[in-house]
Amino acid sequence: MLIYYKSCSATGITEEECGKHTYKSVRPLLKYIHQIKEEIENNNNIVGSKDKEIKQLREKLNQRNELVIEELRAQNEFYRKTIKELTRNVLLIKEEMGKLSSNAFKIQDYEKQLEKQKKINNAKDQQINEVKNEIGNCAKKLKSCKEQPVCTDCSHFADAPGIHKIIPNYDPVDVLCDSVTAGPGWTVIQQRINGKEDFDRKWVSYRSGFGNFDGDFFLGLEKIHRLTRARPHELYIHMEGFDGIIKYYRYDQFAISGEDDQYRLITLGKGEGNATGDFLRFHVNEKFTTYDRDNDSHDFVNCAIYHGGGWWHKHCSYRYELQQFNETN
Ligand SMILES: [Ca+2]
Repeated sequence: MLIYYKSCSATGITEEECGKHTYKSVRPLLKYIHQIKEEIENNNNIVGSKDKEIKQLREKLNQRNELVIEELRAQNEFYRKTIKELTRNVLLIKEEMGKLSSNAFKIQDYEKQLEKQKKINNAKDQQINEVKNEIGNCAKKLKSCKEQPVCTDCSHFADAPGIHKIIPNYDPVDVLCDSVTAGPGWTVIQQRINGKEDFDRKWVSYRSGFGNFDGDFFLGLEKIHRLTRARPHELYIHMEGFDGIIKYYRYDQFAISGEDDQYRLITLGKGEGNATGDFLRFHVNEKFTTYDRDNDSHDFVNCAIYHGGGWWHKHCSYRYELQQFNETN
């Protein structure tokens, strides 16, 4: 006996065909299987959707990777160029450092020279300061000198006759000032009041002067020359005899030359007085003569020896004021 089993399905027809047999017992199973099949289909759909999403993400990722790679390439190129530039700069720096190194010795030499020059400059600055100080001191002295009146002759001591120091030109000279004999401010170049001084002297003695201001003296040819050269001078000759009679003669211009011209009597100017005759004028333009230096005009005689005293002798016959002091002078 053959039995044909006709399978049953969950469809309505099968249900009708198989309802009489086992359909009732397998029906839930068939439903469950059907649900499983639907779920599997749904899951397959979901998987397909996920695969599609994964594919899209992969494409995005690939695109992103390509961008990153491109950016990295660009950066790599930039760094490569930068490294190349830096390398070139390093070479240049090395080259410059080499030059600097070679110049370092020169710089050291320059620094040594500069240090030496600084010392020289400091020394010069010190010298300049010393000179400035000296100039300042000189300026103070000059100002002090300007503020002090320079007494060039006895006129500055008209109210205080006596011994004073005057500066006729540049060297000071001690002189005896007289404001009684002929008025104020006269300089005494010769004085004979007691006969104690010997006037029969050598040339050097007449040149330098001799005697004392409180007695007989001669101021000296060199000083008289400096006085009369510095400014115009008058000459006043005052003579008082042992009988008390006073004679005088006054000349308005008196000057003698220097030693190189033997202290020649250059001029007397105009003269006037109560003495007998203008005896001194005879001697104008004569050189000074002493017993050891004959400058007079006498061809055979030294008048200083003849008369016993220095003078501007022309001949030996005229009286003068430097011969030996006796009761006839
Ligand atoms: Ca002579």
